[in-house]
Amino acid sequence: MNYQTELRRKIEARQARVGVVGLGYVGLPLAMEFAHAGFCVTGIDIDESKVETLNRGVSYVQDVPAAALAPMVQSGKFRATTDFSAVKTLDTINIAVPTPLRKTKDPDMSYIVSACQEIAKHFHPGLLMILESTTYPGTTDELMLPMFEKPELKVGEDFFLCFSPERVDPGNPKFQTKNIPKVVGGITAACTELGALFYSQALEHVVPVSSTRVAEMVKLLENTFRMINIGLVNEIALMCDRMDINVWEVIEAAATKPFGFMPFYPGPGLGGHCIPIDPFYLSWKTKQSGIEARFIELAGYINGQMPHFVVDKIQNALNDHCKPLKGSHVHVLGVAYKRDIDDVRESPALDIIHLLEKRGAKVSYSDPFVPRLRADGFLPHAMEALDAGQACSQADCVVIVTDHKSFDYASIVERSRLIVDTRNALKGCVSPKIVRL
Ligand code: SAJ
Repeated sequence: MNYQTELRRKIEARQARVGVVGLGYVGLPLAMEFAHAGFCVTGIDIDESKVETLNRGVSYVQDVPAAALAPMVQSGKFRATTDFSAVKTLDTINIAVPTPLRKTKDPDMSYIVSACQEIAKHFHPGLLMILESTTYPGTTDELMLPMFEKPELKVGEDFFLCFSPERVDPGNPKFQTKNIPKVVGGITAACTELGALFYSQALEHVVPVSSTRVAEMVKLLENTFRMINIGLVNEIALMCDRMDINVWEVIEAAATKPFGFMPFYPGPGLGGHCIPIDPFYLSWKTKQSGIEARFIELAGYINGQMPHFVVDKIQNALNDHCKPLKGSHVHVLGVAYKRDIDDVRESPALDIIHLLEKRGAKVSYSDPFVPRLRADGFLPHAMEALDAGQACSQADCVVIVTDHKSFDYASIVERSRLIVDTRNALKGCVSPKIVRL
């Protein structure tokens, strides 16, 4: 049997039975694109409640409306299961499981390993497997390949293995899974060819590269680029603060340069599950090759210092109003890691709340997207969101940490005694009670 020919035929006829392991903000939109393209798709997830919810045609992923999911479930084009034995019936498998960092900043590969162990139990010749989870260069060929290759199962002939970085930006109104260019690299040329052919059936633009390592490195370059430039602009903000220069005005003017410059903005720190995490996959791996990723370490340090810098700003602003931070009421506006979303993972707001309470301040918060904050290792007690208007008029100091568009900034300025603005949300508003980053 020539598995490459057979798989190519099935993919082109859209008869290949597609599997997606990991039905989160990456896996579910991908599953929908292939179901929409006419493939029969099986979603596999270890979370029973997610599987049950999806099979009812109900979506928990903001980029996949129920109106897109339900018809696929009803028509049988998509079904979800927790049972990995479905792999026996599949021709292709995309793996989109979490790749968090441990507290020691070492990559946690446990999700990828356990998914591959389950797949390996039902593995059969003719399968095309594609890892999408962000990871260090070498994961696919060093960690995954040995779990599947056997004397009688040769990669590039009996099965095919690729890496394709996920580039999903949840909630992005312009760029969604279908129209974000899709990079894909295989262990062999045959793997790359089939991976590219596969994605081209459902996505608008496919970018084949020569290997899985190139594809793994592409994603890390993209997000390390972002993290380091945010670190740079945060350091520029610290310099401008010391030299009493308005950094926001500097960036706005620099951004008029029509080439060779890309604006980034200072802020209270670096949040999210991509930018603060991905670069440390790279620095962990390069350390093993004897190369120090000094830019990543330095940017990580500077970004990590921003919450402390913000709390110092609040303390100094209160001091200028003859109020000690200790015992003062500080109200935090916005706790999500960036504007207009509800995700608080790695949010600098959590660091700021923690530091303020450590220095004896009484802290409250408002966030229209985050009704409550759970107690966790970081926040010793749960917190309920307060009404912004009322809280601002009662607080000794208000700090804008996440500049959600839905905040009524005019009312905030009117009601607050003192405001520390870490996002230039009050741009153009001149008042002695506003202190800017
Ligand atoms: N941030 C700054 N200054 C900036 C930009 C961001 O302080 O100039 C902060 C944000 O407030 C946030 C953190 O950095 O706390 C990360 O922000 P982000 O805009 O990079 O958003 P993310 O983490 O959602 O990044 C995702 C990434 N997408 C993928 O990895 C597939 C990233 O590559 C995208 O560029 C980014 O979305 C995006 O552009 O929205």
